[in-house]
Amino acid sequence: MIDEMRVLAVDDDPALLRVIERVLTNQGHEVHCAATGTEALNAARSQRFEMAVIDYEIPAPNGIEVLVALRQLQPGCVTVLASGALDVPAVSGAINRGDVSRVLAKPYHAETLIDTLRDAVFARRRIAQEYQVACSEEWQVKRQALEQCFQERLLQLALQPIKRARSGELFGYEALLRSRHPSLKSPLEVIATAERHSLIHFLGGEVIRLAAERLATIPDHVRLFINVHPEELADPPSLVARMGLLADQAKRVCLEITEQCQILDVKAWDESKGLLTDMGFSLAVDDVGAGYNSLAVLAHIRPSFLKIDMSLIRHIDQQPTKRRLVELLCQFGRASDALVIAEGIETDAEASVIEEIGADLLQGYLFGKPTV
Ligand code: G
Ligand code: MN
Repeated sequence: MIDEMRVLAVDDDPALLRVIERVLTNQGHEVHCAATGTEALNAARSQRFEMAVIDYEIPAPNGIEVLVALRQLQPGCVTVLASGALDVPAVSGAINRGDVSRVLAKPYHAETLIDTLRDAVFARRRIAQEYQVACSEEWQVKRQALEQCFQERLLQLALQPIKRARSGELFGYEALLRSRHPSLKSPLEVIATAERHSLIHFLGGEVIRLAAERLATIPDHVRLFINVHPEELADPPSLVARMGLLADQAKRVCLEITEQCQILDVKAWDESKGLLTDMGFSLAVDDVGAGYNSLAVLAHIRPSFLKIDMSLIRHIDQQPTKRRLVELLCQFGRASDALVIAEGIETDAEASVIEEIGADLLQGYLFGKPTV
């Protein structure tokens, strides 16, 4: 016995439609009857159905066309296609595309209809459960990999130079996360795994530890830019505790906060910002121009550095709109005493337009790739 469900029954034979309705209603289901494909799809646009029994030979749109549209509208709906004279190419096409869960040959007994529907629902549930188990196993494997990264020190920081415009003098490096774990290589995956398992603070601590090591190897006048995860800002005491390791180097350290996030807890962010700047750290807003949060983060943080996202830099020499946007951001930088960093510069043509516009600092493959 399956739970009570909402069923869409479609058949142009009114007598058969009544039989289906009665059989399924007796099973405790709520049945919506439709005599044509158009009626069926109108119903599917306004109500949710868990199951559908659809006759193939109905006036256009035929049963298969209804199935295809229904799958778009309600991908979770289990579908049974009933037919007397099966058009094999059409039906096998529907099966192969996954548009239909079961095919039922007409005429059929009431029992067969009930069994077929139950079978289809159970099969769908089993697949969903297996999928869930597979996903959680995958996440567990990734969690173990991340823990191994911490234990065996498999995470590293790659440094990418940030140069002064015009003079080309080295101003600083951005520290970018890299992993040497064979099955958790991508830094984005490392971060996603840490997010998923509430290990962002732990990852943040590891980055700070690595940053302290790298700071000791670069000249005193050179700064280090470190990316901070938005979640870290939401927990000021633990962030400040971690940053203690860099406190004596604070003047050399700039923390990058991505613009691609929402400020979820304004009070906590303000507190983090205040404590970090009191300790002597400077702040940068990263990815400006790419975030869905537009300029709100920028206005709120009032950073010492504004990093223009590389999507605005790419082909800036050929796209006047990008040029105007970057000009605006540079004006904003000057008006708010922030230095502007143009990120992701790859070509001489991009670099010369950016120099002309007057960005203060330049970063990108043209000047150096991140290296460990
Ligand atoms: O979000 P954030 O700006 O911190 O990301 C920097 C990323 O951009 C790094 O993964 C780095 O490897 C990459 N990157 C740095 N310079 C360039 C560049 O000139 N071109 C491209 N395509 N990517 C770059
Ligand atoms: Mn960054």
